[in-house]
Amino acid sequence: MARSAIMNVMVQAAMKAGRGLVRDFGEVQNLQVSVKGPGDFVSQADHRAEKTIHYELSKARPDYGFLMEESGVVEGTDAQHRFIVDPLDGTTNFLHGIPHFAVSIALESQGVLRAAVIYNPVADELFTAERGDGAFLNDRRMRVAGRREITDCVIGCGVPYLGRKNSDHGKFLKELQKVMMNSVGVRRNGAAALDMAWVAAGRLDGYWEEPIMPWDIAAGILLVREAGGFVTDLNGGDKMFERGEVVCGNERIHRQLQDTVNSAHKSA
Ligand code: LIP
Repeated sequence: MARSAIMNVMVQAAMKAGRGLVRDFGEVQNLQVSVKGPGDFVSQADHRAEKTIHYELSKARPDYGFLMEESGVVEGTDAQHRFIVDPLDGTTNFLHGIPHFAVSIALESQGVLRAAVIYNPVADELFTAERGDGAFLNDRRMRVAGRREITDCVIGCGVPYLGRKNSDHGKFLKELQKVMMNSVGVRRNGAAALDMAWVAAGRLDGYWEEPIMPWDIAAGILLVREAGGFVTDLNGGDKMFERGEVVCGNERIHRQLQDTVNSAHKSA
């Protein structure tokens, strides 16, 4: 499949980091039995993956900036372009030996998402998209699911947990109750990037989460949109990064999911 030069660089960086994570994941599974657990080892794996990605991308685009989960903001001399990177999305899954995690890389130019790569190294599934060129899974075009009513849908979500900053557990439980009562299933898979990649691939009909970080969702936003889906913040706007929230699906399901989640906070 013909890809742009920068997409090829992003794909190679994601796959190189993914190969390292799979190797480290094998060790993590062995460490589950240790009382201390593999926390330090996983943190090192996370940082190794980010270092690999940063090296590969900055070799090809030395002037671009970065926003990365582990290293934060790395300013570039070219203020118009930045990579948004989550080197290991699904960290808790990885830590507990659950084989569901991914590398996520997005390219943003002048504030617009231009290219996206999400790579699941366990399943060897490569999700890619470039603005205006469609979305692909292992080089085969993918589209969001076509269901028209949320009552026929399986919906993904994030679930706040002990110690998660800015989480309102009570707020989420009200939202979950509404979605549970209006869908055929809710799934919490633990990796936002893969949740959005699965919406783009038609495996999940919709997904919402808050709070959520830009690096968790940047690549997924472009994938869903290029697969024919809609992605907004919970107000229906484009401030997912600023507000730390996301809701997505096909045009009808996105709207129905947004309304269902927001209905949880309307007085009876
Ligand atoms: C995770 C997300 C997940 C969210 C977790 C965490 P990480 O990203 O993928 O959806 O619920 O709180 O943010 O930390 O594994 O890169």
